[in-house]
Amino acid sequence: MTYETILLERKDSVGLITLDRPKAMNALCEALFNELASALDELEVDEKIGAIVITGSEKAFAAGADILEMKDKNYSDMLADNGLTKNCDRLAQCRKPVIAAVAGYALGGGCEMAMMCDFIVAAENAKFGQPEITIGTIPGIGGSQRLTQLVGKAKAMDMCLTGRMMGAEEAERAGLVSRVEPLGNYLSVTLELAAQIASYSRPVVTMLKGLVNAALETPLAQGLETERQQFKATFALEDQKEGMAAFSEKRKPEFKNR
Ligand code: DAK
Repeated sequence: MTYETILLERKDSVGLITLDRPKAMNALCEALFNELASALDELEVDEKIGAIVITGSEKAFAAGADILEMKDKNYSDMLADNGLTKNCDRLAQCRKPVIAAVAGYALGGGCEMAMMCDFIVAAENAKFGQPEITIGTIPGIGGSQRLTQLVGKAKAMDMCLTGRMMGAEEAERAGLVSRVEPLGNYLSVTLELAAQIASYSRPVVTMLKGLVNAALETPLAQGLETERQQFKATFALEDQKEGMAAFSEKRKPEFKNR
């Protein structure tokens, strides 16, 4: 399939999606949300792909939803319109691991989209923010919720209520991003991390991604019990046998994803 607002590449076992609306700072128009959803559909069913990276340009990951596309809509338009809504959180539903590689602006829906990923690698020039309040609205796809889970109430309130941006170093200190890399390296480092994840047993990766995400939504005792059961369940996999045999034989494991 060909896309107009994103680029889709396959780099061995890693799918790379690049948001590509340079004239609008990668603003998230309806077409982009839909194309992103289609690209994720493609990568999810592609057996060669074990992990996905989503990135933008060095200037902007994405400066939010497309304000020009939204500005004249009224309340009833918003209620009736499923166009923007239907694919707006497709990223959060992705079954394969997704890493956001963020340089430049990740604002509004851009920050929200990065937070839908499993983790974020930031370039030194990355700037995160929920500036919706400065244009008379509020976050609509997770900014008030995921940001609060990730950085806590104090910083989330500060960012959402003032609309200020948070630089990469502060974002790493606050727990919004997992690593900060120089601008020249951030994408290659993220692709290497994705390739490493893709080299592991796919069913084990799927279980683990689900468990870590569930930790944000389940009470601790329930999460611990589920983890215990799933740990035991890995012993039903050939890949567990292979992984532990390879360790004892001092060789690299060859996972078969079953
Ligand atoms: N939308 C449309 N165009 C944008 C844009 C945006 N969000 N951000 C930038 N652009 C365009 C500018 O209009 C400009 O276009 P031209 O004038 O050249 O044609 C071009 O990109 C370059 O921008 P600037 O000239 O402004 O560049 P600067 O370097 O001076 O500033 C900036 C960069 C990123 C700080 C600034 O552009 C900016 O503040 N942008 C807006 C940031 C913002 O407010 N974002 C939040 C938008 S609201 C939902 C789904 C999604 C959402 C909510 C609900 N549902 C499905 C329920 C999300 C909402 C939002 O994200």
